[in-house]
Amino acid sequence: MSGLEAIIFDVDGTLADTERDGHRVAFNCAFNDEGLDWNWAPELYGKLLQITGGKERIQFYINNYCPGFVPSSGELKSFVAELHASKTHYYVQLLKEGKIPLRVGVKRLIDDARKQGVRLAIATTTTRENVTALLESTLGADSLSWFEVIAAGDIVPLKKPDPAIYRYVLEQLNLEPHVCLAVEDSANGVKSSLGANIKTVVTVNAYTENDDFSGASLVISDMGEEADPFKLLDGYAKGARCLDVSLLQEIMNQ
Ligand code: XBP
Ligand code: MG
Repeated sequence: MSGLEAIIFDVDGTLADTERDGHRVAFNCAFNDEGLDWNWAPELYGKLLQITGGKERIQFYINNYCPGFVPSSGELKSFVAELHASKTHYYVQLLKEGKIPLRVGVKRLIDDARKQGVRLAIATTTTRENVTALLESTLGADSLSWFEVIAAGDIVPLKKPDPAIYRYVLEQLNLEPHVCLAVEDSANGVKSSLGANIKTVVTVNAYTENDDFSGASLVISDMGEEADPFKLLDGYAKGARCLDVSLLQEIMNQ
């Protein structure tokens, strides 16, 4: 039997529904500023989400949808990096305007973990800047200090589904995988956390509900609240109505 010592959260799609009305909108603003006629509609964006990382996603789009594209200035790699920096600027603005709330039950679970002395960490593909803006705009300026490790973006050479980001978090926490639990929302995220041998709970969203979550311990609609329980999609939730430390502890012991 292992005690739960840390919860490692993914960010995009897990803490908040950031993709369709956040990242996607910001990409399109950056494209527009650059005079590009690219427009990532919600459905196309769903396909592009298979590629994790904003810079990697832009590069994939150019390779597959814009053959022969030549940037207006400089090399392609630096052009993509600048375009992505502009996208980050727009995305942070959206967060600062309070446009993206946390998903159901996220604050409750974080509060529960803090009360019970469970350590918190983040493993995400997005940039540190974006994580900071999301946490500050939803949980307040202090909340950054609640997370012992915030592993983000290019801190590791390979993004999810590679397990590098989760391995990095384990190293920083100085914990073995069997005392940690990951919360993810996508197949790429689950491959990454399971690749680091961390048991994983999935809260799905509209972009990921049909993903393959093989190996996940529990798949639910969202973290739920007592008054607004989650829907159980796969696994055994012991009759729980919401994802809390006690349910995570049960999962650790399965
Ligand atoms: C999130 C992503 C990110 C965001 C964009 O994946 O794929 O690329 O869409 O972020 P995960 P950046 O939730 O698995 O971490 O543009 O900042 O890269
Ligand atoms: Mg995610």
